[in-house]
Amino acid sequence: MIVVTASCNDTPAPEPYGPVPTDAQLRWQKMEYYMFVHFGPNTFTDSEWGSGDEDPGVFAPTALDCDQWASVARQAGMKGIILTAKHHDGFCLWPSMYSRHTVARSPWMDGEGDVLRELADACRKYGLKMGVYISPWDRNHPAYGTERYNEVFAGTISEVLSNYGDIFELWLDGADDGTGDAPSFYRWKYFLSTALTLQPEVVIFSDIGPGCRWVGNESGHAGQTNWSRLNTAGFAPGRLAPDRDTLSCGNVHGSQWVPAEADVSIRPGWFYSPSTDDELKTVDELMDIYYASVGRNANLLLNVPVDRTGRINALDSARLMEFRDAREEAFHIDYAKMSRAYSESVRGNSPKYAAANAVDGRYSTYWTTDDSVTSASFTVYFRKDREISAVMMQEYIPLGQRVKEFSVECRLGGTGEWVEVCRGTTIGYKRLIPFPPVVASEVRFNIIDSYACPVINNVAIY
Ligand code: FUL
Repeated sequence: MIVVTASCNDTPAPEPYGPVPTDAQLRWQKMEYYMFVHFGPNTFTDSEWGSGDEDPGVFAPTALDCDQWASVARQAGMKGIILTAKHHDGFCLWPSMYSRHTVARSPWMDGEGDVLRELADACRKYGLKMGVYISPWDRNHPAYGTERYNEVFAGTISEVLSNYGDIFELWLDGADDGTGDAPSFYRWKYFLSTALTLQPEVVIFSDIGPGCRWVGNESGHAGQTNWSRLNTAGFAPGRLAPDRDTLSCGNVHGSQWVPAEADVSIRPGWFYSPSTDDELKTVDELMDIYYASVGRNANLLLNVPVDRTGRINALDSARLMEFRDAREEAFHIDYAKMSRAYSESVRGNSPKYAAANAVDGRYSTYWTTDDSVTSASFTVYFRKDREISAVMMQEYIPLGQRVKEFSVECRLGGTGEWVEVCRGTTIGYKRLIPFPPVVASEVRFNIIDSYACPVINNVAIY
């Protein structure tokens, strides 16, 4: 007798769970890793927070070369560059008409230069996306702290979003020195609407989004548990932001989709200083950061400060390439990709949702289960025993973030015994977990608990 199991190719996909990313947020999330460049008068005065009283004449790079920045970023495997176009000292790296404190008053290119223009051209040439950091806190502008400053700041937003092509991210820093009540004058809604009217696709960073959120620290670590949801009502960037733990972990039942971005510098400071030439983060430290950011559902914004010549220092670029090589070494062979995968729990028993989809390397095919199932497993079978030491998992976030606990077990080659190699809480867009090497014949991914049926579009086994 032939047993025919129920199989139906038109089983409907799961409904989204909770808030979901916009198309722009999804494109942003897929960038994963990009460069932050801190550059400005502070580079030349050896400071982190300029007072705004600096003579614009200090800005005098001798060989400024945005093509070199872009070429380094590209070779390092980064997908874009975000430049500090205006830091807290107020100095604009483009000839803004809203300020007298700009490159137009510097000796660089006899005051005729525009760093944003050069960066936009270089990014286009090297296939990178460009982002812009502008600080609302402005220690130079005479109108700062008055209602009129809102027009000034909105004006600078319009300039950077009108004249340099597509900007993938607008980085609105929430910092100030904690004195005075100037930040209470900020009209955030007006800033956001100004930006989104000009470029509806721009992902706006601030402590609380709306596009992406600060991860709550400057060490490049997202929470072990990291939801891309956040409750933003009643909060504002800066002093009125949620506490740092909340920013690191998100809100499990948050009502907005505001994924985390981890910003960290390759050096102890954000700006270049010759005194930190021997204090670059090691490759091991950068790998730890990578696992704790990209590996925990956050994007990694790694700062590489440009030096006084106007180029990325050779020390920094060499370290970036070593870091790239270490990632390639760790992740170049994915044993899941060449393997068979099977689950007993498949939505509607349909091949459309089979476990094989989780090892096909494609973004939009996934393994999922019936709606009533919130705990299920699938197993990846190797053709021969493999030594492995890390796994990667992805939830298909266009349907929301669902999983609240998972584990991964390996069946050891030789004894056939099952051992748990890792266990965690959230997955989200991407989860990467290293563990001490084991030789395995099978790997079982267990979704222990989930807010709705799990939807896993990819795993990798390294
Ligand atoms: C902070 C600033 O105060 C630092 O100078 C740096 O720009 C960092 C990325 O953000 O809020």
